[in-house]
Order: sequence, then structure tokens, then C-alpha cells
Amino acid sequence: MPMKNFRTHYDTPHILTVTVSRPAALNALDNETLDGLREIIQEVYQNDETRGIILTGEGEKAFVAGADIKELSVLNAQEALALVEKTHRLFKQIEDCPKPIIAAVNGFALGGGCELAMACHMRIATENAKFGQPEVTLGIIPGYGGTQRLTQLVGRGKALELMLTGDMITAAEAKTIGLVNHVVATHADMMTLATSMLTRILSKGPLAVARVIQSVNAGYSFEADGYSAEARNFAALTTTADFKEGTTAFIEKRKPNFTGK
Ligand code: CO8
Repeated sequence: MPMKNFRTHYDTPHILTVTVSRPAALNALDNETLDGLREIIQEVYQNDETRGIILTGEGEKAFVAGADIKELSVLNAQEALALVEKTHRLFKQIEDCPKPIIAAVNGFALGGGCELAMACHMRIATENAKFGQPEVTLGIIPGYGGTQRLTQLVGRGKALELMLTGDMITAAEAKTIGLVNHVVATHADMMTLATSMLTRILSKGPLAVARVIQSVNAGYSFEADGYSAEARNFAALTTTADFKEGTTAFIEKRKPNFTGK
């Protein structure tokens, strides 16, 4: 399935590797890329050839460096709310996919990129990978489910620390707090481990695999209100001067001066 901003291929039968490929923007998720990912995930649900998925980013530098900040910087509140809600649905489809999806994190997984990795069922990272939710630096908050999924994965205290400071952490730290399952030395090791884990899972009963995913996710359905709070708060912040300042400062490659307005 050829698609702009993606490469998809089978290295091993039934295991589809999906590579987000926008290297000039460190694989940031613009609208077109999110639309492409939606089509790929729909195809994954329908295609019997695909039984497991590895999701990764192009190159050695970035998995996904977040939402596309240039695109984000000009959104009004209504557009932001619509985009957040649409992407919540897409990431929920990834999370609820009955076929196992492993994020192979080969570099920066920041903002929406960290959120995308967290929507996958498991995460394997290379040593050079970096994780973070730096949205506060832009005057906004995580908007693609991060306030909920990061808290579920690492607990409230550590999640708040990461989201309030916007600090990046190494793959080793991410493993210590439970954000990633495994850390390996090289890109090749990462793909080998992801493939061998999926191969083991695919040798089990596919109906049982699907029901494990469904049962685990059902335990988190009470957090639906958290997702809508995230969407409303994200949209409200796009009306502030701090949002304009934060995103403009990134584009102009300077430090932001926030005024709390
Ligand atoms: N969006 C757009 N372009 C980006 C992004 C991004 N997220 N990240 C990097 N790029 C671009 C840079 O602008 C640069 O382009 P150019 O060469 O044209 O100037 C190119 O990629 C290379 O980046 P750098 O030169 O900055 O590379 P460095 O090695 O110096 O730094 C970093 C790498 C640290 C990863 C740095 O690029 C960075 O801080 N990127 C932004 C990370 C970030 O803040 N991510 C969070 C974004 S907000 C978000 O994800 C919110 C999710 C919810 C959205 C809801 C929408 C409604």
C-alpha cells in the first residue's frame, strides 16, 4: 500500500513494518501523515495477511518528534478541538487493534510521538532514543492522549514530573519507569527483537491474543472523561498569547517569554 510519508513492507511473513517517513521534519505528524496512518490502520484491521505490526520512524534520529508545530501554530480553538478528537479516535483504534502493535523507537519520541508510541501495545527502544512530553514549553499540553496514557504507564507522580517540566529522558530512564519494555543497542537489534516478540505472540491463539488486548483496555475505559478534559483544555490553550509565543519561539529557534495570558 504505497502512501506519502510512509513506507510499509513485510520482512517476515504476516509482520508488517510501518515506517513514518518525513525525515526533514523529524517525522512530525502533520494532518496528511495522520490521515495516512488512519488508512494504514484501517487496512491492518481488514487485511488477513497482516497479523502483527512494527511501527517505527525513518532514520536513526527520530521516531516521531511530535505534532507538526508549524501546522499547529496557526490552529484556532475549534480546529484544535476537532484535530485532537479525531486523533484520539485514531490512537484508540491503534490501542484497540486486535493484532499486536510494537512501537520500535529509534530516536526522539516527543509530544505526539511519545503519545503514538504509548498507544501501541509495547515499546522497544534503541539506546539513543529520547522520550518526553515537551508541550508546556510551547504553552500547550499533550493532546493525543498523553495525559492519560503516560499516567497509566508510569504512575501519576512521574507522569506529572515529565509533563510539567517538559524534560526529555533517555531510553534507559524510560525503561526504569516502565515507559518502554526493552532497550537494545542498535537499530538492527531493535527490529530483530520486535520481530521475535511478534513471532512468539503470533504462535499463540489469535483469538486469545485479541481478547487479552480487549480485556486489558476495558479496564481503562473509565478514563474516557480524562480524554475529553485533555481535548477541551488543549483547545482552550490555543486561544492564549502563551500558545502563540511558545510555538512562534520554536519556529524562530529562540526561548519563549511566557506572560500567563
Ligand atoms: N514539528 C515540525 N517540525 C519539526 C518538529 C515538529 N514537532 N520537530 C523538529 N522539526 C523540524 C525542525 O523545525 C527542523 O526543521 P528546519 O531544518 O526546517 O529548521 C528539523 O525538523 C530538524 O530539527 P532541529 O533542527 O530542531 O533538530 P535538533 O537536532 O536541533 O533538535 C529536537 C531535535 C530536540 C527534537 C527539536 O527538533 C525539537 O525540540 N523538536 C520539537 C519537539 C516538540 O516540541 N514536540 C512536541 C510538539 S507539540 C505536540 O506534539 C502536541 C501533540 C498534540 C497536538 C494536538 C493538535 C491539535
